[in-house]
Amino acid sequence: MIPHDVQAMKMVEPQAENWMSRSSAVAPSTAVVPPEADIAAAAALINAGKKVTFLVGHGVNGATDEVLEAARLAGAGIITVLRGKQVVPSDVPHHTQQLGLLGSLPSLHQVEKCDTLVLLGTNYPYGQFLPKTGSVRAVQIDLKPEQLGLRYPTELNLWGDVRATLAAIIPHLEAKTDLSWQQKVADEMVDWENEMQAQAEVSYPDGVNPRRVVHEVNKHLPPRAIVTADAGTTADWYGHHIRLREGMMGDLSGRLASMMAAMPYAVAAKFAFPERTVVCTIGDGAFQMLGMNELITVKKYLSRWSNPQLIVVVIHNDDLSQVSWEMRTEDANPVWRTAQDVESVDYAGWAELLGFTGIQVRSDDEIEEAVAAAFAHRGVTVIDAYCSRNIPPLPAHISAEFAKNTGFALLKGDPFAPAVVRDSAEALVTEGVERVKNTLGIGSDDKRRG
Ligand SMILES: Cc1ncc(C[n+]2csc(CCOP(=O)(O)OP(=O)(O)O)c2C)c(N)n1
Repeated sequence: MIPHDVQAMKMVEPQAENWMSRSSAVAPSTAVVPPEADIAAAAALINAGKKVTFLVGHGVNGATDEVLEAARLAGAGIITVLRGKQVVPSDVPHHTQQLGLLGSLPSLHQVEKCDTLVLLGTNYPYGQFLPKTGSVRAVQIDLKPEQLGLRYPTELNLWGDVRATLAAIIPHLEAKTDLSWQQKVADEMVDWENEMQAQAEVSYPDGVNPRRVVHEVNKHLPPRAIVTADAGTTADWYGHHIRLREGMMGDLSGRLASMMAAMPYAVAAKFAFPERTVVCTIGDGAFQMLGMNELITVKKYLSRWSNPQLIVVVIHNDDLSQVSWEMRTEDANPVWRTAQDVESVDYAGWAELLGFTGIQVRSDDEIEEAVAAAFAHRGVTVIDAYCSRNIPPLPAHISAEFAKNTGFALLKGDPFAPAVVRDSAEALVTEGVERVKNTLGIGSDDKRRG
């Protein structure tokens, strides 16, 4: 505590003899390039690969051109990790979006089948989704030396600015003539996009399909839009359904996956880029924690922004759904409603109370019109989508462990067991309902009660 009278005293500027550090306010040069021998070795490693995959992270921001050129020469497929999503435009055909639980099947297949992995500006921590040790040759480039070789036993570690280092490597890369690997990756991505579209079109009996809401939002994103997501299921839908085109930006809380980032990030984006449209996708749990109150901040500062368009999409499922699913799939525990239920609030009404536009979406048929209205409105809109809590944020490939745990959770009396079995089967309709019934559907109601 600082006493009141001390607060009012005039401060004497500390001097160097008071051990005052006189630091520079100038950012360091980032044109850090590794020695020529390392550049040549990295190029040789990439040249030797027949099936090269680039794993692109947040540290590659600003180096889009270099990544695309290097991938063109190497005939590489590109995976972006969540915070690297904006680095590679979504219309690059061999960009398979994210990896892991909220990633795509083509990304998973790349990791399983590539022979060379190039880690660029990433500290991707989920080792179970990286190639098996020794199955590929790997090189990493990063400006943060502490990240080099941390997640994968790389053969070469280049400490350098990714942009400058790739620019130095590119002249050493031989243009591959056999582009069958890159083409295969691109072909698989076409199938995956159809799968995402199909999953967005599934209708569920107990509420709006959140995938369809986010899928529809994606269709309307104007040039240079900025999209944020929170740490709940919106992170899954962001990975699966948001496609950031050139010039767009997106972000969420990365490695720690802390809730409550979506709204502050969106507000920060409006301050930093007031002329751009910003879209915040957020679960009702996070919206109650730091979202409804952030809208008061928005009301206070809205007049400062040249373009007042801010769209908040609330996935209103009365559930801390991401964790409900983690309880089922990772811990084999049924959902404990005391911990997981979120009190239902009229979020559209709350928006109206603040003078904004609030739109309720209570059925899939209303999604298109609501989203179009939000993007047509030059102001703040809250879309309050009453979603089903039983839509599984399914990983691209259901692991045996996932299926077994979910089965056990349902056997232990999950309160939503019948709906979960039914909706999981619906979600995977394109992959074959039988497979889902075999893995998740654990037979009759009697058995479940037993
Ligand atoms: C600060 C914080 N608390 C708790 C968690 C654990 N957690 C991750 S997602 C989640 C539920 C999010 O619920 P909601 O915002 O309603 O989104 P939904 O998953 O239902 O879409 C929780 C509790 C976290 N990541 N960060």
